[in-house]
Amino acid sequence: MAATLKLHTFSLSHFSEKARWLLDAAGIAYVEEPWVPFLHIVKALRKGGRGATTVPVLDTGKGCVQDSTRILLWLEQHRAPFALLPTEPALREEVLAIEDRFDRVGSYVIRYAYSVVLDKPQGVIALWTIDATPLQARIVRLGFPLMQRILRKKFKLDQPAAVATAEQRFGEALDWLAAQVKDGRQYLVGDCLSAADITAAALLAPIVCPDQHPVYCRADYRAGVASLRDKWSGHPATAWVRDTYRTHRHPSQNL
Ligand SMILES: N[C@@H](CCC(=O)N[C@@H](CS)C(=O)NCC(=O)O)C(=O)O
Repeated sequence: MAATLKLHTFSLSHFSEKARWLLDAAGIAYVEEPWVPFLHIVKALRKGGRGATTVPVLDTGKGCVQDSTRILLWLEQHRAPFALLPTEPALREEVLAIEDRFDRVGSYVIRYAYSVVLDKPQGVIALWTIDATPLQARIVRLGFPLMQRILRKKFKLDQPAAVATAEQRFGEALDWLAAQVKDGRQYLVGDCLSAADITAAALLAPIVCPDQHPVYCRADYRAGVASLRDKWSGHPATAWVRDTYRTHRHPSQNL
């Protein structure tokens, strides 16, 4: 029998949500073990084994797979039949191209969201410590000014042009998505849910705030990103994201 999969995440992370949703939609059993941002670094480096500190990381029992795209490809290979990637080569390429497109948008989404929330320490600390023990929460609170400086530098939040680019890329992604579904289609590729839909919806979700997401549905989270959410809430692509969540984001079946 295959070992139970363990998915390391941040509850807040949209790339983690993509991996979590892929597992849920494929009906694959797993245990989610969330890490606490910043306190995750050594664990991610050790488990990932590739010099990267990112989540999600999938522990397969025989090794670890870091990066949501690598997790997707691992699932296709090791949990066949894996219906979220079509077997027909042209369709499979199309799904992977859209997945790649929205992965790139995902990085801008993080910068865009932090551009409005990072200066609200209480709100950010509350979100970073969702899964923290009391001791971990204390460390995050004490270390927050340093963590805030690191993120501000990493995401270039002091550079208005960098923030403007993030907003522009987000808007372009919404426009592209709206053009794909303007004929009323529900799915980006073919006639059923695929990794393309999941990636697009999950990576846009931090700004769209669908009701079905356990963190983005929270009033405190929504208050933090309200200026961005309100700005884009009338865009047809955000309606598609909300609809895709409503129709396909069923509660996790994890153990
Ligand atoms: N290409 C990666 C990107 C993942 C990513 O950026 N994750 C963020 C959270 S949404 C993260 O782990 N940030 C903390 C870090 O980089 O140490 C993937 O697809 O998994």
